[in-house]
Amino acid sequence: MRTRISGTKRLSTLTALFLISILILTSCSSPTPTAPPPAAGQAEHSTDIYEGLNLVVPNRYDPPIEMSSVTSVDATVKFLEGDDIHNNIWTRTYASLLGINLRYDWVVDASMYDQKLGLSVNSGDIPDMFVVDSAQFLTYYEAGLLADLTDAYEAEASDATRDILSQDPIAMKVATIDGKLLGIPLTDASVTSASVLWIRQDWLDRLGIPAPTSMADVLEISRRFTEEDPDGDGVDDTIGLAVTKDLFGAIASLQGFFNGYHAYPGIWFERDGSIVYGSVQPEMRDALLALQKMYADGQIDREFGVKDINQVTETISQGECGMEFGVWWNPYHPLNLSQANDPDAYWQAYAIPSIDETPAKSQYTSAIASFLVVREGYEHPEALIRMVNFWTDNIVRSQDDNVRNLFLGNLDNPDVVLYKYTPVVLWEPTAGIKTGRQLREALAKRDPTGLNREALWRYRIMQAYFEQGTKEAWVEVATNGPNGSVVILEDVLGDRGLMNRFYGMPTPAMAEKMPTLSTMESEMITKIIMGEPIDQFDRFVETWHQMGGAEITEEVNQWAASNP
Ligand SMILES: [Ca+2]
Repeated sequence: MRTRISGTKRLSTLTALFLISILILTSCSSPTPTAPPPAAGQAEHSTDIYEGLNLVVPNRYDPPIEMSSVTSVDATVKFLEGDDIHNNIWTRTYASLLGINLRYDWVVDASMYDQKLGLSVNSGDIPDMFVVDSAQFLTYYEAGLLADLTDAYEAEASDATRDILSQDPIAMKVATIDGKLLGIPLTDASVTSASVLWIRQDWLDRLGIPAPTSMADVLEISRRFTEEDPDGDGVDDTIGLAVTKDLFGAIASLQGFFNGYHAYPGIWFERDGSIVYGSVQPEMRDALLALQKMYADGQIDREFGVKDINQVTETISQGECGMEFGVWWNPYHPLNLSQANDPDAYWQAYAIPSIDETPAKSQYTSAIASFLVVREGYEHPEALIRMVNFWTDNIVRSQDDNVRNLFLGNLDNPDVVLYKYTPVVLWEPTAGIKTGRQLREALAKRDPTGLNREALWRYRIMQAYFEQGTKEAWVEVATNGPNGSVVILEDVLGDRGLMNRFYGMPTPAMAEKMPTLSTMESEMITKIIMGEPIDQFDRFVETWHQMGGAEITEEVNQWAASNP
């Protein structure tokens, strides 16, 4: 399986990008709304800070209970003055409002967490509550170390908790083994890994090319962007499509291109009653041939095979390419750099077009990569459910800015991201889609009434674009605006998406053999694009099956049979 960034990490980075963009944009376009001063850290162990806040508080343990845990904090995480990981708004709130004294036995950098947890658990030192990845989840379950949370969840999970966990169709499934709920999955928006097609709209307009409605149109756009001087400088200095040497990822990826040919590299999906691996299906062939021709015609960088994401970002920012398949947030990075160098640059999102009459589906992968678990034998398994409820009821569902400022941080102090101090962080899988819809409605009515503070910020940024001509504000318009990328994600969640059918932990043969097979796969794709004969693909398919692919496929099908 391809390595991917964990959901939480991806979102945190993204949140940071948003905050930065919003700050820059608001400072040059519209007045920043006044925020109350940061309240956290003001009154240690005093409950004054909660006064006047509309909080939903679960039953408080009286007397308070003890809960040991372990956690990771990166060196980049900043704290408010006087706070640290052991004493902050979250530890104080768990103690004061929930009656849970959360104590971290150790704290390490995120890169060390898995190893340190393994050592702890092996030495019999098992925390009361902790975070595990998918592989640890199964290992610790099989070792009998995890508490069954089924009854505690049934008895105590709030409506918001249940709703958030049901928005992702596989969240509860993947946390349930042998009919027992053994952990709370840390949810995020899976659909954000789906590809959209980003095109320099100003180039399309300059050359008088209409919006693409098929992959044939995409190929033609690529040709004209390469041959017809779309930037109008009289120099032959542009290419059609940006691709990195990694071939896949969030930026300048080939995922969406393949999807346009109904090919789904790197994921598993159902075909004729069994689960198959996308990269060895015949649909890959035509897509590879099309890419090979684009490369031969100079529409893809001659050097793409050695260019990493930073070098491709440079190509994009210098205005040297006109299309890339990426994800919905690309205007925040790296497409913003293109506009920064060329004020008229505008990248428009398009749904993945199809090579034929059948609409293309954009592939995506479950975002669930980790779980909150409780030690078997811990006296208060329901305490975890209460902490989850506190998060979902008050943070995810609250529209109260004072609550968000107190527990998440505020935009006046964007370096301090308070949720990084607690492991109990579940994102609402469809939140971005909902916000996008609210924003589009508000824009259509020209009335922001009812938007929460974050949405209101986004609304004002778009207003700055439409009403004051603030061109930097295009990033928000291209994502959450009337024809923005978020609209496309809604369709992907409908019938224009295909989620990776396999979401379990790696099967034995997969763990052992997939890394080699994936390397072979990348080399095959790169070589064919660069001109090697297409029968290399047929040979790859054969070798793939022989070198473990057939065995992995069998294991995946067995897994699927018991995970319908
Ligand atoms: Ca040119």
